[in-house]
Amino acid sequence: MKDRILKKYEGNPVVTPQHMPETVLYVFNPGAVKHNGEYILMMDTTTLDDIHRLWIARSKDGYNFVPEDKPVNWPAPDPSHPETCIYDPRITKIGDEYIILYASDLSQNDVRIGIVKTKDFKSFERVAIASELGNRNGALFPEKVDGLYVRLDRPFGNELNPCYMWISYSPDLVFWGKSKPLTYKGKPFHDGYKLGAGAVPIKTDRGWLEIYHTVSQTCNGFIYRLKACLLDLEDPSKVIGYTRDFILWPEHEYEMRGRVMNVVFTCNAILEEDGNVKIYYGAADTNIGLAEGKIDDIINACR
Ligand code: BMA
Repeated sequence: MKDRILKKYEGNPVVTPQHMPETVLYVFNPGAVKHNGEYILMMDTTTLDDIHRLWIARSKDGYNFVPEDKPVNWPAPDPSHPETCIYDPRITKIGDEYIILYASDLSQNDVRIGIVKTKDFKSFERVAIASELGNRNGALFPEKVDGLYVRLDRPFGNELNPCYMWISYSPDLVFWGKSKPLTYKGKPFHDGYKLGAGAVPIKTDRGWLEIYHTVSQTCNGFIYRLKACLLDLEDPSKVIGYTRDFILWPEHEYEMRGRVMNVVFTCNAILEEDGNVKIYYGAADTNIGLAEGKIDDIINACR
């Protein structure tokens, strides 16, 4: 236990379907930010019609969350793209706006990256459907690089060429391009069977810290676990180090049993002023857990 970089909160899970004001089947994979001194989780919920909707919970201390009465009042979709399921929101603060990149699903596996923004987590404005078919895990950097917005994304692969993290650039959040895979020592960065962005990157003196998920294949299904890597500050397409060991993995009942077994999955990590990081994560696509650690320890583990 002592050598763990991240410590799971002893009161985990912090949100379960039983906490919700209406019957939901699952609550998981929250976007997480601090806004006006409050912790906000924007959570995937699966309602009884089996549709994924986003739902907000708020907390004063980061541990005790109260869900709102109803799901988020999501802006109506463009009629040409009548998204049905929305999930995995990753929230990035730029200026006084929060930009949310999420998976916009028309039907199973008909998924693109959508972008919506808000200033207050009460009203939301649509920005764009911002990818081709078959892309998700979009995570927007909190600053432009060389005058362009930057995001991590994860185009779909196939059995022979499983998915991994790419990077794309945009002048306006609507048009995206210059896409290429992240590289490590000049080669596409692969780790595990497949991998994708987890948390929105955090800027540090030693590089952009990216906490990502990596997926292992077993004879009995996938296991989703977390690792971390550092990206070059000037050219974030370059991985300059990564943790060879997992930093978070499913081990408890609430992480191993649920809609999808053996999953820990994150969309945002919150860096506190004292250097502590709070990682909110979906557990078995059913509950929400919290793990905490020191940012320096995570960075030091990236080699
Ligand atoms: C990913 C996404 C996540 C989910 C994970 C495990 O591909 O769909 O929303 O948590 O699979 O099921």
